Amino acid sequence: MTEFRKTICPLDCPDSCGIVATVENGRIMHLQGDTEHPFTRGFLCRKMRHYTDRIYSDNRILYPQVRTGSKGSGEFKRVSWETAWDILVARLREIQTEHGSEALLPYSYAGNMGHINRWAGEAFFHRFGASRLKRTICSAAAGAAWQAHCGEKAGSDPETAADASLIIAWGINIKTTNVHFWPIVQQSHKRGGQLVVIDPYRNKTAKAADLYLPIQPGGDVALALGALKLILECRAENRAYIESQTSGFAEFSDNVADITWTDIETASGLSKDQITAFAELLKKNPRTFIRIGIGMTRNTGGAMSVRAILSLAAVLGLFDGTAGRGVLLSSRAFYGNSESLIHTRLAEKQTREVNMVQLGHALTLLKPAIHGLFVFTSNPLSVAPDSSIVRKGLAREDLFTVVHEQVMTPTARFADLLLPATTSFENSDVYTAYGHFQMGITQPVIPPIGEAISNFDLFQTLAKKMGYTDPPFLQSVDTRIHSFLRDLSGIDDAVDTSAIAAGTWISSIHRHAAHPKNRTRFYFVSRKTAPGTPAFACLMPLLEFSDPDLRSRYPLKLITPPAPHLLNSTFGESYAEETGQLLIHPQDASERKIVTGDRIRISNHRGESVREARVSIDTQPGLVVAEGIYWGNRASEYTGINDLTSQKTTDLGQGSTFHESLVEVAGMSQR
Ligand SMILES: Nc1nc2c(c(=O)[nH]1)N[C@H]1C(S)=C(S)[C@@H](COP(=O)(O)OP(=O)(O)OC[C@H]3O[C@@H](n4cnc5c(=O)[nH]c(N)nc54)[C@H](O)[C@@H]3O)O[C@H]1N2
Ligand SMILES: Nc1nc2c(c(=O)[nH]1)N[C@H]1C(S)=C(S)[C@@H](COP(=O)(O)OP(=O)(O)OC[C@H]3O[C@@H](n4cnc5c(=O)[nH]c(N)nc54)[C@H](O)[C@@H]3O)O[C@H]1N2
Ligand code: SF4
Ligand SMILES: [Mo]
Repeated sequence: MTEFRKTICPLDCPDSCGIVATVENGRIMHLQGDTEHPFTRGFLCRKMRHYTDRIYSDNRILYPQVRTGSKGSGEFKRVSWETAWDILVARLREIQTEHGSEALLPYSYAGNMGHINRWAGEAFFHRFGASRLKRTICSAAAGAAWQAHCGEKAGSDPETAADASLIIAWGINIKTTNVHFWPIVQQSHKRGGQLVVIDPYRNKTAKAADLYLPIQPGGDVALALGALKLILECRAENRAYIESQTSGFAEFSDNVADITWTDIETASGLSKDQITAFAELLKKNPRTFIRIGIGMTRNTGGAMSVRAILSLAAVLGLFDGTAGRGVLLSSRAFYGNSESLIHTRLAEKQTREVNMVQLGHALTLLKPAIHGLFVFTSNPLSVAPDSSIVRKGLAREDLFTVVHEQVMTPTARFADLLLPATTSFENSDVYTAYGHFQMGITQPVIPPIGEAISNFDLFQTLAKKMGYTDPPFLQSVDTRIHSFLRDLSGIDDAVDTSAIAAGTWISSIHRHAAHPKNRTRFYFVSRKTAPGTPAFACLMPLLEFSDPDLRSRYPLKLITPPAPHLLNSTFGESYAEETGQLLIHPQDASERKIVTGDRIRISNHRGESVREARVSIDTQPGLVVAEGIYWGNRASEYTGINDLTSQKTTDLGQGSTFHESLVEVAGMSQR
């Protein structure tokens, strides 16, 4: 019997696609995009089109297992769930008695974006009294920057961009990380619209741009303020918007006037002529839409970059909600993560917070020490920075590590206890999106494979085994979904949330420019920045890139953006034999006698990693680019790109700085 069942892509991607699964006799045969989903419009990217291979892959972890070999060896033996629960409960109790509850650290992120499963552990960890994980690895800097100046505003509806005559992809590789926005760019293009791409390297999107600006990493503040300076000089600012909808403009603009062109050109890496051409485009195109990437914020001045771009947008009045004008960083369409998911009230006290970006530090230096690490929906050994330190931490004999996973990731290999996780096709959930304004719920498309269980079932069962009887632990998944939906801001009051069925798409009320939240003021001078952080956008040096000692030893700047076929480290199992490439400029390559195809060693004071060189003018002199988080294998000496990246955090939000590492590169052997 053939059935068609609707579900939603669980991956951490702004597009949050609607999917139609073809199911025959309980097995998924085919996945395609839902033609009825307003943003998906029937198209799935290559990652999800082939996802059935992952669901039924030999790499799936199908049963609970305990470690038999040394830590990291990946040697395990199968045990029953009953034995697994006994071990888990006994070890957690032991940690609690011997070291106190805060010796347990949860580590999870966004392998599954479903609100229910993503946050399923929170109630349990609050009740247990574990250390709290500060989840900053992705959008913390971007979010803090937005809130500092825009408050509660939602981002602009991406569909608005179809009416724009100028679209700016600012630090976002649309053709790789936001593929469903590309048809909107094409719609604008058909009507004569232009695309500007601002990026340190000529990525796929830059290659399709009308104007590409090869900025220095972190040079966005200088570009935005340089363009702003020119706009103010010829009085092209949007006075009506500034006067009626903003505050702090006088103080901010006086400061911009004082910035010198030498500073602007040095920091941005662009000439005054290039910046003038950009400012001219802004002046000529009132219908401008700025699509800002989160990736751009991954350096120690990352929040400041967003703050400067938002200030430029406000001077142009792009937040006024008129056709073709807008700014989209994150849609902020529905406000999730509420008490109905995380149940903070179960905590007896506020326990200490550990920044997930500094997992290496937490596992090796933090006092009192972490003795239990509970990993789910994340692969920290591949995705967290400074991997050599994380690896050292995971190898500690006095650390008990539980990993709940779908496949045998590099982190899973270090588990003491390995537990099988369902894929999103095997469980229920609620998905909102950060790149558009739709949401929906899902029901299982197929039964769980092997003995896999969902995050929700894992923590509900564990809570009961620990003897916790608080009401949140007694909820069924449907009850949890409905209590969450009841509290979710963004759903129209007329919608009966208890009757939302899988496959129905609900559009957020925040998408409308007239919504009161979107009418809030823009603050050029922020009242929300931390002490010591400038209150308005201004030039600031980056910590690692401007360190003279490090620059003399490691002269190349490294950025590490996503690859089209990987989703962070997810799908790494399919590329286990690959090291990934390193893009290097011909000038830097010839100085080091490197040619395309050479196996090269990338190194710095934190560690080393091996990749294959691709010599190309797609990057700038002095900048190397490593796309994709590969897992590491024998050929790469089991290291990954994050062996090179740092645990330093951003200027606001304590976010990650994956795009700010200094490195040196050397050939290992010629082909
Ligand atoms: N295929 C695929 N899609 C993905 C992901 C994936 O791994 N693979 N990851 C998903 C996730 S979790 C996220 S958060 C998003 C991230 O997606 P994006 O927001 O697009 O972020 P990144 O791809 O990290 O960076 C985007 C671009 O910013 C550039 N960049 C780096 N530093 C700077 C800078 O200082 N200034 C400027 N102007 N540009 C800079 C990079 O070169 C890159 O081309 O994508 C999601 N989508
Ligand atoms: N160098 C560098 N590092 C980066 C980035 C970068 O651009 N450069 N990007 C950063 C960003 S933006 C992010 S968001 C992080 C992402 O970091 P993570 O959220 O850890 O992302 P993934 O690598 O996709 O790993 C998710 C894991 O969760 C598993 N999983 C999926 N669904 C479930 C489930 O329902 N239950 C359980 N138990 N497991 C599940 C998957 O199999 C996968 O192994 O990485 C960061 N790391
Ligand atoms: S990864 Fe993104 S583009 Fe691909 S199917 Fe999922 S939501 Fe859509
Ligand atoms: Mo992310």
